[in-house]
Amino acid sequence: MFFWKKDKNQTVEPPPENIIKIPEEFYGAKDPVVHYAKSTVVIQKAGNVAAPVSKSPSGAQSAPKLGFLRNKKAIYLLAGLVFLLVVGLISWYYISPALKQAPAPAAVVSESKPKEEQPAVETPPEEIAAEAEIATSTEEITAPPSLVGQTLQFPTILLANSADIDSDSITDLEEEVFGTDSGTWDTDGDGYYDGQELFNLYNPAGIAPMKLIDSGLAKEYVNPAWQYRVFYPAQWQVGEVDDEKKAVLFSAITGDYVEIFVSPKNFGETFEDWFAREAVGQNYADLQPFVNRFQEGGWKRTDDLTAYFITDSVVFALVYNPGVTDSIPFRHIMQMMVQSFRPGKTSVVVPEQTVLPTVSTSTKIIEEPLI
Ligand SMILES: [Ca+2]
Ligand SMILES: [Ca+2]
Repeated sequence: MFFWKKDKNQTVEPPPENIIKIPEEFYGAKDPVVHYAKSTVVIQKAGNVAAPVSKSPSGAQSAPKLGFLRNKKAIYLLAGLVFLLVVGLISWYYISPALKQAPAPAAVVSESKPKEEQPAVETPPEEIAAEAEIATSTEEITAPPSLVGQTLQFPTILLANSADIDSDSITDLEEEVFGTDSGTWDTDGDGYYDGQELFNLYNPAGIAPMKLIDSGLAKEYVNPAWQYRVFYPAQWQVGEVDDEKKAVLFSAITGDYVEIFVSPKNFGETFEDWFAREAVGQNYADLQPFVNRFQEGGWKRTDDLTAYFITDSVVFALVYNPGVTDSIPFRHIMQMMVQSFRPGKTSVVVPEQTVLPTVSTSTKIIEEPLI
């Protein structure tokens, strides 16, 4: 409105209809060049203004952009590029880990060349285990032999004696072994009853010879490998089980036998520790110390069916094994053997016979009643 002031003296033609009027504040009054110095649009004087469409420089620049965006093909192209980019990123997201893992299988495959080596690396634990088993078995072979694992078997404790008609602490079957009278308490009438003489290693069947070993009723066995000595009934059979003479059996015709087993003992190992390791199933509390007729100390079970003599390196175990019956026909012979055992000494001098106050307690407890 202001631009087109009518001068009475001068006729001004109105601007063409296609020319937009620009507000004065953008127009810069009389000096639009100064006002729009930064504009890319060259604004001419009002009278010659021809173009300006944009209201600001930015507006003037946004027009081409909008024009670009209005181009559907361009939009589709851009969307396609974005889509491809997204698909590519997603694909990379999933493929990249696979590519990272790929080297591992590749490495396995590549290592599969030493495939035979790979099992060799994986199998060592098994081989080690196998070697350990072999070592164990070797140790088992080289370890001290187990009493239970071999021929030694422990009898049930507190089994009753077989019949002893005259209650002289020699059963009827033992009387037969030594030729004594099963109905006479003191067969030779020397004041010592039959069981007492046998226990003291004296001859129960006669006054002379006095000593059991001299009577011919008992023999002395000397182990050629371990040098221990022991009396045994002359009627019994002696059998050395192994070449090393570690196990020797003294057998009666009834099937009963006494086994003497030599078991290695570790240096410094106590008998109790050895007992816990070797005498499996046996109760240490059932043992009691004793000293035999040759002053050899040892440990024996309260029922006299097992006895042990201990040295620094070995334990000599004497174990009674019942025959077909559960009763014990030869307990007093077992006692005689224990009383005569010497781990290595050569002395054969039997101490003087002394009168025992009563029959041994353990025997008395399980003695058959007099019939
Ligand atoms: Ca008797
Ligand atoms: Ca007598």
